[in-house]
Amino acid sequence: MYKGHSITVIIPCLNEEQGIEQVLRKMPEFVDEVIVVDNASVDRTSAVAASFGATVIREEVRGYGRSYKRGFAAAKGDLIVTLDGDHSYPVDALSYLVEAFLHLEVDFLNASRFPVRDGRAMSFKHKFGNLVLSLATSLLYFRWVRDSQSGMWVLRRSILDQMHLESDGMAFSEEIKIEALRHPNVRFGEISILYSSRLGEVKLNPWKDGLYNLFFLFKKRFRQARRTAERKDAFQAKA
Ligand SMILES: Nc1nc2c(ncn2[C@@H]2O[C@H](COP(=O)(O)OP(=O)(O)O)[C@@H](O)[C@H]2O)c(=O)[nH]1
Ligand SMILES: [Mg+2]
Repeated sequence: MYKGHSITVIIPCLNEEQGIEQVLRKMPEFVDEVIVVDNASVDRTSAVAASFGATVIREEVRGYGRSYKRGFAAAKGDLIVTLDGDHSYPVDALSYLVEAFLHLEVDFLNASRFPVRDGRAMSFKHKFGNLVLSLATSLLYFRWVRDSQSGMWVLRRSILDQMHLESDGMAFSEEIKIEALRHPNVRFGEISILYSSRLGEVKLNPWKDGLYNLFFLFKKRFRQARRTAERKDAFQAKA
């Protein structure tokens, strides 16, 4: 419980036995519920998570977005905080993030990894790819987003009902931000956090996921435009 708000932390994991241990070891006391969504890991991820008292959900079908949807469906807290299981996002900054979320009076707070202060945390290729994806998001949705690919967010659980989340893969990260910043009743904010190098192996395929995420931004943008136009037509036909 943090200042009267119950807190659920959701962590998607694919073979993160090393990282998840460090993340859970540092989990602040005020967190009410930790949900680890394990996508058929072949290492000790589930066992390690359970040993720290986390609720472990086993999802047999792979997918970053898919595991978040399972986690959201099970979450009970007023506020949801997300992060990777690889110990690259600052779990010790949770109170800073929740405090900023409350102070800024937003419904969705994105934790930007930029500027990256730790030289080893992100390669030049990754920085460049992230910049392209964030610029594309900002231009397509007319709103400045510094880090459209960040995996750390704080959100009010109640806004999930108003979101249309389709991606089951890595594009889920940008999709949830787009849904948040487009929605007239959802206040979107962004602040910087310290990002560090991950433990264990990277699951992201930079070329495949990067290019697909770029394609997904356009697909979602133009599908939305069409949907709005169709709705307008239907409304006019009725009137
Ligand atoms: N449950 C689940 N988690 C995944 C999957 N793919 C990646 N992850 C987790 O999602 C987080 C982000 O993946 P990561 O490789 O760190 O990507 P990056 O941070 O963008 O480089 C990590 O905690 C991964 O273990 C998946 O298919 N299922
Ligand atoms: Mg990561």
